[in-house]
Amino acid sequence: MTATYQAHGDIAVITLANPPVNGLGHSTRAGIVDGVNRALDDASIKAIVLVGEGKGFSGGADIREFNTPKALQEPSLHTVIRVVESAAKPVIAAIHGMAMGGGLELALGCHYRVAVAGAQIALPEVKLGILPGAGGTQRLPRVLGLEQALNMIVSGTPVRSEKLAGTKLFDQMIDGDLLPGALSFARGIADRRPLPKVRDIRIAHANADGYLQFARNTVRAVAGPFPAPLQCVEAVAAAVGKKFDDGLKIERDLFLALVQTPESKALRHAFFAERAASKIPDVPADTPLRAIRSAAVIGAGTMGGGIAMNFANAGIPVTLLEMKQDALDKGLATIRKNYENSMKKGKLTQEQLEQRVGLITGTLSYEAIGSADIVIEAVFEDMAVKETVFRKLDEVMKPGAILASNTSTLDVDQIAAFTKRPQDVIGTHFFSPANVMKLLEIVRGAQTAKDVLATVMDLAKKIRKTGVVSGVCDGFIGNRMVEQYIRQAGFLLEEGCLPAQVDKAIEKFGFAMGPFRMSDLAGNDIGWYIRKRRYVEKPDVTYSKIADKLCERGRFGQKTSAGWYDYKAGDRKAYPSDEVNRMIVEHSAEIGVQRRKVGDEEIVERLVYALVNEGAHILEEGIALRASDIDMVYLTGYGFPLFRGGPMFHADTVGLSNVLMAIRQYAKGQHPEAWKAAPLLERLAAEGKGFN
Ligand code: T1G
Repeated sequence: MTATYQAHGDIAVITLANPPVNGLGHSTRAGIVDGVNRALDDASIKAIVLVGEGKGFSGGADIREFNTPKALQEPSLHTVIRVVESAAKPVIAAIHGMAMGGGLELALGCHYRVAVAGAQIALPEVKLGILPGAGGTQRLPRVLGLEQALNMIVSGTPVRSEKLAGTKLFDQMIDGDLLPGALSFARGIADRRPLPKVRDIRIAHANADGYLQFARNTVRAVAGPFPAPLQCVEAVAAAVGKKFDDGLKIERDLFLALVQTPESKALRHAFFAERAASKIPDVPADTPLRAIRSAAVIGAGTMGGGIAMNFANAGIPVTLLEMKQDALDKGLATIRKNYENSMKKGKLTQEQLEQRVGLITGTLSYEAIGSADIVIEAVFEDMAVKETVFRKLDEVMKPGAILASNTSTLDVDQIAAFTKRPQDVIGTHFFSPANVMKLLEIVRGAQTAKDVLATVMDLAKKIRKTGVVSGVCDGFIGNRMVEQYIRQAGFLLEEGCLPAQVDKAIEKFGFAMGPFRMSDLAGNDIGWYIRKRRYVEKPDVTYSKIADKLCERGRFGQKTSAGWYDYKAGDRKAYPSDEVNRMIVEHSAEIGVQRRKVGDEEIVERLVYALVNEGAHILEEGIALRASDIDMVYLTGYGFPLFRGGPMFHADTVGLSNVLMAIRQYAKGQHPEAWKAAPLLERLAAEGKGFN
């Protein structure tokens, strides 16, 4: 049983003991019911305390059980709460750490609730694409009032327990140790009757209907493709307008409908994918880490400055090294400006700004960074430049320092070979803007030591990044896949599309920005530089030449006020360009391709399946550890729509045999060479399996 029972004199204590978060899986639910029945049958017991072992009270229902028979196996959470609420002796929830989701709903079914400060109180179900399904939408408004409860349910945001002291949620805040305090509280109310039930509390609000209509309009405006937020409002509306049990039934129906939606399955996949990404099969979770008390960054450009900010934001002092004073001054000024912008948006106080800026020191001398625990190189993407830097770092950095490269495509093993300490070398590929984008590709070299890998994965969490391990290959995970996506985008232009049509189609699918708007933002010359290298290194890889023609005209994108689109001064809107569209049509004629009408479905399939197919190759080669890692890369670094769960999860949802059929169809088109189906995809499709 993952719930234990112990009598403390005349008080029974039932302890939820299901690490790591006391998820209310079936065995825990059964343990609670057994414990309550045992206490009710024992005449010497006058009250019952529920308490959580370890991190906190409970993190909620066990999400892993969803869409499996176990989730509804009796005693269901509803049954547990009914047993607790109808008990003839008082049941007290004693809360620390966290009471979230079903954990909070269980506590709301108790007659009393006590808590220590600092506990996270939340109904975060909406973040999983569902809603509180065990009475939370009916009971929370009864203890916190309509408005505060609705805000918590629709946002899923935790509130610290002390902020809710004095509401009907908590009968007492416990100073000092929780259990002794809870036992003393229990003895104080043991004989008090009738037993208070949250379901009996009336929800008072001066203009509930008006407020709920306002809530509907507000939520509808921001919910995007997710159905759950609006259903949260409807469930809470039922709490206001209906009898308790009728409201409970409405909540249940809404929950059961939402838990089946593809959006919820995608969000639950992303929840576990983010946590799985930090697990490295051959690196034990208890691998001793190297201490990271200070950092250094080489290069004060856009990337270097952003990387330095990540350390300052995490309270880690960082030295920023440049070659020239003016470049250093420019870099430091840009950092200060970024913080000032955040302050203007209310995300930072003046004091925090000064504190963070104070953690960043500029220098022109390599000798000044020798004592740093980690150094990250963010210089020009050229192997000769990297060689100079890493040979110097090898000379000046203290033994045991981690030497990291922010390279986005170059061979980390080759970089490691420039040093006498390849075991300390690793890739840390940040995404621009580095202080904003969550993704951090952690590139594991052939000789990267396990403790270096474990340390950098832990550092990713500290600087609030989603770390994903990648093996060494050209483009690692994200850029290697995006290259196939961009190749298809170019071919689509040759065959009949224009940039705006391609962008609109993939943005309708859910991408934050289509390939051409994205390229204009990042700079078309970046791709141009990489393609020129590719034409030499990989002559068999074909590309549309349209992008080269664009760059030959100096149309590098927003930075030149002209790219795939035209731009006006001070206006970031992308305006279709007659000149570019004419150039595209002429190019098709030049290469003898008869332009045709290409439908949105083909556009989306060719762009997305190009990602999926390359992802399958990456999985096969062991560059990515698991398919959900590839999903995390695309969800956190490339604007893939969250409600679709990532490219590999999306392919599973479509069905790999359908994906393979489409790929085989496109292999009959203009560029069969770009559609070699990955053997892993073929095998899984044949076996009726998915990637995840
Ligand atoms: N179910 C299953 N596993 C869970 C879990 C859960 N609810 N919560 C966490 N885990 C796993 C997680 O995958 C990881 O596993 C480990 O626990 C540590 O998690 C009817 C139906 C509670 C704030 O949405 O927000 O109740 O990687 O790294 O940083 O209305 O976990 O070690 O194998 O996040 O200390 C509603 C989700 C469920 C809360 C702790 N509850 N969890 O954070 O640890 S739906 C939630 C969290 C529900 C009812 C409905 C956080 C946390 P592994 P962690 P943490």
